[in-house]
Formats: sequence, structure tokens, C-alpha cells
Amino acid sequence: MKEIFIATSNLHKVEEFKEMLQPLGYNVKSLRDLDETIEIIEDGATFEENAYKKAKSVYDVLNVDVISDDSGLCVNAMDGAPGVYSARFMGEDTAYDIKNQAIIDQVQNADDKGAQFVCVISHVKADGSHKEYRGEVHGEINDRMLGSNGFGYDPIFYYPPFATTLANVEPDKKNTVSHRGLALAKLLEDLQ
Ligand code: ITT
Repeated sequence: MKEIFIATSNLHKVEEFKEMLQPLGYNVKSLRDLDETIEIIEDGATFEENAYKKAKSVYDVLNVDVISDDSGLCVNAMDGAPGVYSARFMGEDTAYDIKNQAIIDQVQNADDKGAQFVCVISHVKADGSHKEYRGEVHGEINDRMLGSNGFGYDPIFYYPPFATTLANVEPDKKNTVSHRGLALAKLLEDLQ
């Protein structure tokens, strides 16, 4: 069985990668499967930089093929925020109900309610070379939280072709259109 190591400790991301990769015969491992802690400093200004920093930090310790995921929500009416700070927005430990409501409040009266989820996957190969893959999904900030699937900002991300939020559809449906699904599809195309 083929193995893919993902340099993330976010269990929701691991779940989504598993849902997409296991049917293709991949065994998915992540930082959650290691006994050791690998320090990752995410101080880049872009998704590309941070994704590469994550994969490279893990590659430097394990010396195997590694992929990573740096992702976030970019809200037009907030000048692209929270963007690369999506996990840390209002504090890493603040509940998403509170973060999501704060975004709704800021966008509610804006003319432009547009937002994008962005995901950059960095693939560092065993020989040290690397390549980045970007996926984006475009939608709008909903006027209330809706749905209990997914994670993070999914309950406020209204996706027009589904006529509902990404938290209000089945996981495999989200994966077919999501930023993560699109970035992964580009990576897989390269791997084949
Ligand atoms: P790792 O660095 O360990 O991968 P993290 O959660 O800190 O985990 P990021 O720095 O990439 O990862 O932050 C991504 C944040 O963006 C995530 O915590 C969510 O708040 C948000 N996000 C990303 N993808 C999302 C999705 O599919 N649905 C909802 N929110 C998402």
C-alpha cells in the first residue's frame, strides 16, 4: 500500500485527506502518528510559504516524501483576512461559533459578501525538491451559521452551486469542490 505523510496536526484535515486518499489505496499518516514533536514555525506571509515551511520542517526530521496543507478563509470585506491567520484569528483556542459570528457581524452590512477558501499543498520529495499546489473555492459569507459537518469556518461559507453552506452538505460532496480537494487533485495528477 502506498503511504502519504501529511505534515499536519489538525485532525479535521487528516480526516478529509483520508476520505479522499484511502479510496485510491493510500495509507495516510500525520504528525498525530509520531511519538516525537516536530517544531514548525509558521511565520510566512503567504499560504505557499507556510505550506512549504511545514512540509520542509517535517522532511528535515523524517527524510521521506511529505505533503502539508496551509489553508484559510479570505473575506473580501475584511481585506482578505483572516487569510493565513485563520487558525489564530481571535485566538487559537476561541470557539468557532464565536469566530464565525464575528465574521458574520463584520460582513453583514458590506456590499461585497464574497469570500474564498484557499489551500496550498506543498510536496517535498525524498530528494529534497518541492512543489506547491493551490486550490480555491469561491463563495459568500452567510448571514447565519448553518450545518454541522466539516469544521472551522464551513458553517458560514455559503457555496452558491450547492445553495447552502459547506457545513450543510455531506463530507464527500464538500471534497469534490473544496480548496483542499482541488489542490489535492492537482498533486495527484502530478504523482500519476
Ligand atoms: P496545521 O498547521 O497543523 O496543518 P492548522 O489548523 O493550524 O493545522 P492552518 O494554519 O493551515 O492549519 O489553518 C487553517 C485554518 O483555516 C483552519 O484551522 C480553519 O480555521 C480554516 N480552514 C481551513 N480549511 C478549512 C475548511 O475546509 N473548512 C473550514 N475552515 C477551514
